[in-house]
Amino acid sequence: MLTRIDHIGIACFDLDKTVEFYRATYGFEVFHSEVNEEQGVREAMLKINDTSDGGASYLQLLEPTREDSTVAKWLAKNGEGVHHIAFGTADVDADAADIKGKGVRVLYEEPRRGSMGSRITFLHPKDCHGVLTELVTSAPVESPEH
Ligand code: CMX
Ligand code: CO
Repeated sequence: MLTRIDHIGIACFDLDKTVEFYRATYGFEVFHSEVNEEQGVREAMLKINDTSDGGASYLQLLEPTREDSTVAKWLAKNGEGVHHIAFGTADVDADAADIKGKGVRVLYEEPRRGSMGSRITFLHPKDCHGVLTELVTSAPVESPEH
């Protein structure tokens, strides 16, 4: 079951400048940043709010790391802007299978690694009224060491 907006993915040419815009304009701080070579992005997660399912909602700012990445291709065509939305679920495998059964193309056979150790997959935008849609299951929260 999809229980939150996990994040909105925003493609940008310059991650540092875009992070600074969100900090200076809205006061949002970077919660986490990483490079995901498989996805071809350098990214910053700005946490906006906690959600009632125990997760949180973020903005995901994305800068391409290579010319052949999906985000570089999208930026060349569209310029900066909203690239995708992501729904959070406790079970990305089950939700992806369920949605695939409804005739929507799921882009990955198996979920792949996303931000902060999450597991992610994508639904084809042409099957979702023009919206590239991601499904996310967050990594389990590690219990503190005793
Ligand atoms: N939102 C809406 N439509 C999109 C889109 C997007 N982000 N990206 C592509 N499209 C549309 C294009 O406009 C195009 O439509 P037209 O044929 O009408 O022009 C069509 O989809 C095909 O686009 P394309 O430019 O030829 O791109 P590809 O088919 O090579 O790739 C997609 C599209 C969705 C398969 C690819 O972007 C993908 O695999 N995305 C998932 C991975 C990803 O986006 N990773 C980065 C984020 C990582 C993260 O969130 O952690
Ligand atoms: Co994303």
